[in-house]
Amino acid sequence: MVRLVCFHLSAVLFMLSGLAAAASSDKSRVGSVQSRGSSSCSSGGATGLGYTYPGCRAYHDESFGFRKARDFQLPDYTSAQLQNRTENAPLLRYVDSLRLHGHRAARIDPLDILQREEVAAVDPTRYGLVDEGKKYNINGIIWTQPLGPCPDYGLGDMDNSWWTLGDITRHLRSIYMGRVAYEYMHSPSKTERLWFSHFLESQTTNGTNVPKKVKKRIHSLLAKSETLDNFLQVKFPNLKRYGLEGGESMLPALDTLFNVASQGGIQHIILAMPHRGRLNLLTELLEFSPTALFYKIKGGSEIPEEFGAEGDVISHLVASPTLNYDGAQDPITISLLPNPSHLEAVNPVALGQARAKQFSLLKTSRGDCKLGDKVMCVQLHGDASFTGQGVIMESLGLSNLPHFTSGGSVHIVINIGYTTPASSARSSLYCSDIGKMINVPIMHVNGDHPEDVARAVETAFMYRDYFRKDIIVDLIVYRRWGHNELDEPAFTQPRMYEKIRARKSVPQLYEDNLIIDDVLTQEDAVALRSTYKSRLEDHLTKVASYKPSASTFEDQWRGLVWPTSLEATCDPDTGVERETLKTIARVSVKVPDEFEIHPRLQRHVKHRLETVESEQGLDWATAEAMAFGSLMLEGCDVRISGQDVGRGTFSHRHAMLVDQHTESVIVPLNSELNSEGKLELANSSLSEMAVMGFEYGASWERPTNLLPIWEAQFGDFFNGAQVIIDTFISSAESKWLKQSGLVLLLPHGLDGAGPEHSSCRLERMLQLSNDRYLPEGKDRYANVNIHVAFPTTPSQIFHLLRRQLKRNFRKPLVVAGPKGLLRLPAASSPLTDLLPGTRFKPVLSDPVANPEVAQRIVFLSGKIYYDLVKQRQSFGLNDRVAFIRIEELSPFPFHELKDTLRAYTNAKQFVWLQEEPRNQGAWAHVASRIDAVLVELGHQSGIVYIGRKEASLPAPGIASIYAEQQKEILAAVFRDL
Ligand SMILES: Cc1ncc(C[n+]2csc(CCOP(=O)(O)OP(=O)(O)O)c2C)c(N)n1
Repeated sequence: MVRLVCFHLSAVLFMLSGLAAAASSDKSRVGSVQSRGSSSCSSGGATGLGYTYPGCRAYHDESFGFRKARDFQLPDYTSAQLQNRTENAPLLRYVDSLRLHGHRAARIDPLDILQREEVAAVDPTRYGLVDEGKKYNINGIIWTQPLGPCPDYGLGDMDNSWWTLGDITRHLRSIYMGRVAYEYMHSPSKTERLWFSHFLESQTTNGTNVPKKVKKRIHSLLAKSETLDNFLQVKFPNLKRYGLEGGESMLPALDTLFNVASQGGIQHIILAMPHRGRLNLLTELLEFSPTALFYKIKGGSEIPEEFGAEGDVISHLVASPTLNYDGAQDPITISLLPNPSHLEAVNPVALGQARAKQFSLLKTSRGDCKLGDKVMCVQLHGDASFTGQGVIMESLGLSNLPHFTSGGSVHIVINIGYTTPASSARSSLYCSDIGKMINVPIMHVNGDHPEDVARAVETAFMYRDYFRKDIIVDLIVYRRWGHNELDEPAFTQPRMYEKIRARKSVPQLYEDNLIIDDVLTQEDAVALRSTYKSRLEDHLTKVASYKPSASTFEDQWRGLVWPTSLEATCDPDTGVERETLKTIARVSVKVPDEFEIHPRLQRHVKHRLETVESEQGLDWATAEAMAFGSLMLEGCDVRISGQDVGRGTFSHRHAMLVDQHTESVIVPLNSELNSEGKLELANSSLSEMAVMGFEYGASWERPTNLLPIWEAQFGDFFNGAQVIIDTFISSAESKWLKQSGLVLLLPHGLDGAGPEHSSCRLERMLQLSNDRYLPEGKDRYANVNIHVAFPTTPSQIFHLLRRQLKRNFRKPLVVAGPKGLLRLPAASSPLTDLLPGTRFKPVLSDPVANPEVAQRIVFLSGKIYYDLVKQRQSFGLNDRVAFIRIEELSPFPFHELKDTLRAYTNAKQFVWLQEEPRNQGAWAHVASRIDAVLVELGHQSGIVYIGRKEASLPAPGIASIYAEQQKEILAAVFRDL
């Protein structure tokens, strides 16, 4: 832990802008706000967003993991204020217009080439206000008193409330039309609008007179950033480094944010950012060693050789330093997440990790960690990607949901422009307008003025601290070079670049001003840059002796190992004691006497109780509940998220029951099991990418005590999250040494439901697998990047789920889940298959066929097995044909299959059967693998395909075609026997 010599930027800026009182009183007010909130938000109808909709239902809020932002209301206007607002209606309209439209006339563009409008709405004469010297009563119209404590928060009647029109105009213009512009009037919450007006209008000096120490800190960050960029440019002229030239204010912005957050009690920041300025941030604020950076630039690996990983590019490097800011009670750890090149894909991952971290703290801090405390998510964006990428909309959509919120993210858009001009890149005025979708307040700030930037960021934190909701800072800067340093921007923006090239850099301009103002001497400035440059030179010379290291199994990863290590426990016993399982099953449907479940669910309850007592015929949902409950008893939480996961897409799970009169909800496994771990049923928004990314982020944060599951409504819809699967789930281990135990439950199977309710595109999952033949059985698990299973019995899913947490390493698991098997009696399991000593079986031999007689061996996966068994029986062919189920396709069970096949001593024909079209399903994956096994066993014949022919659709939309095809492939299995 390195102690940084930092300043209370917040305290200092506040003090000098007349906000010292506001800052300190805010702390006391936070406490009072919470107590008010907690008493007022328990009533029905509150959404948890700070406002109340008539008729809004409050159900489900007692379920585990449901977290709401505190709900508080600022007081209404006093009667004197209401009267004054009526009497001075033209003034009120004028003031509100400045608040609403001031941003359009503000000085927020460093290049001053945005077409700033003549905004008629901010002209007082439009409201009949013509006499500059005339005094007006501003009580209840403008808020000039500092924010105060509860109960009136400084919003009561003012003592001295007469201002001239000229003073009013000057004051409000300096706030709303300066170098920071605000958009908050779109908020439907009166409290939020009032808070903003109050917070801003009670500032007296508007950020001027920042103390020398702070100015020097800002200058140092800017000057070092420029020095680093110049250094890299000279030493590595062909490097695409996505430098920060033109956008250097990003560094004081983040420094301020880390500082104020730390003063505000935040101990962890989960930071997601793209390429722009990443190297500058890493080396200047995040303690990333320049030696390591230069080593990487020169072609070295950031990962020690023994891991056998493939690594990533320089613009995705990471760091997690713990920083000390003077005056803060605790240090603050900044975790910069690795990210793929797919812009913005990392954001939901960061959200998930932030929430999971806060949840861990909540569990260990005995209830004193309220929503938004201690952990904050910070998301940096590029302007083009912020507007263009759909995942932003999806992630913003999650930000206030009770099972997804972590108490608000601070977003900073590094609005550096792009080769495509804004007029072609977005349909909105600002790149930040997407935030208005969920009424996020937005600040635009001129990046040429780092002190204003720091102030804006501080305001953002204050808002987030109050409301525990998202806020956006649009940091308007420019890029000195093109998209990267090898690019020529004047190809397409010659006039803009003429202007940019004539300008001094942001650090230089700031430095010149400090020298003029006697804050800094020319000599100091030169010395700072040259000292930093020599430091960089020193680091460059150290590259020759540098060796990368990895700290992979620290903190929450303690106890886990690398999958290829000799200590890896690949196949643990995942069985559970009989009585424990029975107790879990019984309580999983237990509700209090007065709680009335839907009459149709009585059957579900009865069936579960009967099967568990008879120890026969356990269905899918029962086995799943047993897996969940047993893990919970072992101290792990289980979180299952997706659309309607509480009851399950196929109305099979019913892990959450709703009283038919009160609509109150009960999760029996939570209320009745008395376990340390809990089940979070996170019914999600209708998003795939953001929700899957979110759960993936949670898997990073809580690898040992959380089973994270994302369930698709139908497997088909995972493809909206393909980016998360490609760039995180299947590849993070090799790129970043990041393991994950995330489970994807993807209902799969052709049953006549049409092209888009049939397939989880098994072929794509299998194509992502790096599975290969390995001589040692153990390595089968260790070397593969992703598990893909297609289980056909409830006991198999039970073991698969438990195995995720019982192993001492983590692997993502994709389960092609059943639909028709959920209640099929033939597909049930006896309790004995779940008892100690049992485990997941990657291959299921035929329980009926006689292995010494069967000539035709049909390999298959999934639910078609049960149709085949029925047919075989009806044809009287039980002896002649055997069905071997491959329940786990990746890693392919070479050795288990070989062992199974050895028993079939008379086998001569080998068939792979699948329902999916030939160009889909598992065929391409299994064909050569099964052949390899057959060759090893000395069989002459190879594998033959039976299934649908090649098709563009995963399944036909016309039911009769589906049925005909199904009949045909089933018949083909028994032909010529
Ligand atoms: C999803 C995605 N599409 C396209 C790209 C290629 N690409 C890399 S950087 C970039 C420009 C991004 O612009 P912006 O978000 O404004 O960030 P800037 O580079 O300007 O800082 C593009 C299109 C990408 N990395 N990811």
